[in-house]
Amino acid sequence: AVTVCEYQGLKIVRVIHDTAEAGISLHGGHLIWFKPAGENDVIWLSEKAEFDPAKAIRGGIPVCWPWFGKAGNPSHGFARTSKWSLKEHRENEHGVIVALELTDSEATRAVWPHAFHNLLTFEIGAELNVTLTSTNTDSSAWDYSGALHTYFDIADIRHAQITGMGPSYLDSTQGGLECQGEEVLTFTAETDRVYTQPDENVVITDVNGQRKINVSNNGHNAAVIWNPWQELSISMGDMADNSFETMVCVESTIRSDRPITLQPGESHSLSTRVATQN
Ligand code: TA6
Repeated sequence: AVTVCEYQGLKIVRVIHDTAEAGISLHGGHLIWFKPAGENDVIWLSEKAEFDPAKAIRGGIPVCWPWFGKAGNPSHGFARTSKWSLKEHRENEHGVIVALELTDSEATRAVWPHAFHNLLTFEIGAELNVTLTSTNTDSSAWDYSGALHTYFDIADIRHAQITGMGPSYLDSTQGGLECQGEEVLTFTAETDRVYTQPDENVVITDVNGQRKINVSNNGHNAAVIWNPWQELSISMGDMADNSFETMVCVESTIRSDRPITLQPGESHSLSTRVATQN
């Protein structure tokens, strides 16, 4: 069943199906929970998340668009604080498809003076597929970057391993310094990295949670890893002091310094596929 309900003052598309359950906020086009049947949550949502239409929700899958990070104002773009509309929902052989849309408005043109259409499709089943298709509906070309900034729910960051990130990264905790990565990434401190040549499949091994989460991205040119660790978590009003322990972000990213150019009428899709292995 697919219903639109109120949750913490926001409109949420709620999906309940034999294969999985999910919730998608129209504010931000933001998936805030996903749980395959018989499993624990796969997507992390902050226990102190604020459901404020002026802010981005902490956790879930923020849609960063039309830029990544601080390349513009607001940080990570306006899509994650915009009100998306529900275009359709239907069932297919794998589960339920929910499609949302966002088009330019006076408010978006005030911060980014271009005409666009964004289609955001969620396939909710034993696996989760999220695809953001951006189309230039303007009469001249524009550039964009962004990310599907997924927060994964893990049992303990100190016992998590990530493979498939590729050989090199830009370290955002060191002003974008170019570094060579380890084959198996583990966490002991704040980690904020743009991996520039990720493999097709990134695997999060949640050792204490006794499962693997496979993440396959498409249409991206980087994969970002983020865990704020303790000091930064304490400084953020919408994260509990120790909640960094149970999350890690693995993001399907278009780098802000390597944006995609769309000519009038052209489209590009950025996607992420999430599948667990218990
Ligand atoms: O993707 C990593 C990152 O850009 C970090 O630098 C960190 O700031 C994080 O995203 C969260 O950003 P936000 O604007 O949601 O606080």
